[in-house]
Amino acid sequence: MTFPESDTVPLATAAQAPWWTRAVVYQVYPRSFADSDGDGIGDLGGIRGRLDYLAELGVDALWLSPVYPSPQHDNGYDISDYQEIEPVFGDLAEFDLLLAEAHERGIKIVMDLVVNHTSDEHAWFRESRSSLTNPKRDWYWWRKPPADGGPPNGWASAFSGPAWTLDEQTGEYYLHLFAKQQPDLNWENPEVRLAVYSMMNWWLDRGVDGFRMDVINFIAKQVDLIDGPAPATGGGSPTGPQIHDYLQEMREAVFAGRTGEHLTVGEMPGVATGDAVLFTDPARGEVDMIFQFEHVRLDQGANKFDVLPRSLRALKKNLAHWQDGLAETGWNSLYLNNHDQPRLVSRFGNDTVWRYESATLWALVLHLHRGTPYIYQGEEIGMTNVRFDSIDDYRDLESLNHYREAVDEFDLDPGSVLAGVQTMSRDNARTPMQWDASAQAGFTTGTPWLPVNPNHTEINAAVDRAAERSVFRFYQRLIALRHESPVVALGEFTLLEPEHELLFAFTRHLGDETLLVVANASDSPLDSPLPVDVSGAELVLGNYPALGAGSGLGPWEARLYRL
Ligand code: ISL
Repeated sequence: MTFPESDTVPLATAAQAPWWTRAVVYQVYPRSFADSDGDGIGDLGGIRGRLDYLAELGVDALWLSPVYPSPQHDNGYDISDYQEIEPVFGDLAEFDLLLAEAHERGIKIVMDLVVNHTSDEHAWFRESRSSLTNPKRDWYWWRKPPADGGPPNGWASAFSGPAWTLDEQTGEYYLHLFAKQQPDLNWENPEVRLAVYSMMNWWLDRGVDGFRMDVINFIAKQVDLIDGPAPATGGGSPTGPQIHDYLQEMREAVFAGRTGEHLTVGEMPGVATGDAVLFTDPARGEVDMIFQFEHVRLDQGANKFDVLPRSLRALKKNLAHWQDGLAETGWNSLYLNNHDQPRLVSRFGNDTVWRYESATLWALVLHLHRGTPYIYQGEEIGMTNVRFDSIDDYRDLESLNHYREAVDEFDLDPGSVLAGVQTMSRDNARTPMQWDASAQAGFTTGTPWLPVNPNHTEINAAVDRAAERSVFRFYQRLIALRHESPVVALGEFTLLEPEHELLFAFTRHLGDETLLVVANASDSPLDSPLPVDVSGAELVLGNYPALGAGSGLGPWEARLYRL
């Protein structure tokens, strides 16, 4: 989006702003959302059965984590067929039904596009690995062992161990930035790119509304680091400069000439604001917005399980840095939760005594930033982290590989490694959706693939929606606000009191309207006066039943004023 230099975007411009500036997206993790056939794994029928719930919440689009056939080493992020539905989840007819019934309710469906890598069971990789001369050999990254026989370079897989695996059959290594069952596609090969674009077109022709693109900046490799003289070390792969060409080519091959409302959001670990502007500048035609990682890495040390103390100051400054960085050109996505992150109320709030207040505080703060907010299933009812007592209860390969490596290879204390897993494991987000207080939280009539959080007897959608203080209804109001109010969607963002350790305060400004958010992100009352005089201002939304007598804020109290 390119806005005029002043903060006063005329209403005509607001009306012309893309639909996703006013939209809220809800992420469904299909395995854990709702199970319609009792096999303990969520499915498309389960999602269809909950569309009224989602319509009532008011979201504009669903992002479905992968529903394609997959050996499920990484819960579907290892795809073995891009143009089918995983039988455990349903079939294409069931998918079409879900799409139609979502569209009837005005809800769009955005697919997960995982094309940095395929499953090692994808037909493309089976062919590629079958011989040195197979026509698909060059669809993946194969390299001869160097003289010492070791891997071609020192890159580590994001899921522990080296990023290269030696394939016995042909005696060469293949690259996998993630698990060894997730070989990286070679995007240098134009045949690969055409095959991906054709698959994307097939889904769009079927009626889907866009794509969330998994680690999309990783598709472009720095080839000189693979083949160069100095063996590179460290994790991952810095993005190659070809990324912009690839994304522009994709836009041209897939979206150009299509009418209708689509959404593209690229997941891009490691990207800074300057690059983000290039990726999301509408004039360049790459993606509509990106998921960046800076704010969710602030509490991580050497690796994600090495948990650092959290600092509100660092978090709000980082979010403000992104607000400023993309204020003139480009667009932010807003998230604190997804299927890879611990639950926000446990991570940034207080998930016991102040659960309602801190869940709604973060909701208000996030949804009042400028950008498109994403809600992860269960966030809208204040679901919390789970805490399994044994590593054997965890299912996520990232957690399991990390534990094994840390304990077996690095000889670290199992208790402290487990503590890191309990705090940061992706399984915190993946326990089944808590619909009600019944035996398996209303998620399944069978045995769930991952245990339900024992706190489902108190924390669930049925209880929350009937409660006086309902997290769900708070989200409902935030979503409605964004739909109704151009200042929420488009207004200029200004952070107040950046150095304050407890107070999160900012304004949004558009035309003659100014909104003020004040939030006390702490367990103690904050007695200092608010940073802006609010006498005569309208209180639009707050998470306390009545305003306290004093000028300050109660623990985890958050308010939205129209000045
Ligand atoms: O930093 C990372 C790797 O260097 C990780 O944060 C990684 O980028 C991130 O976890 C990427 O996540 C996505 O791709 C993974 C999948 O397991 C995740 O669920 C998905 O969101 C591989 O497809």
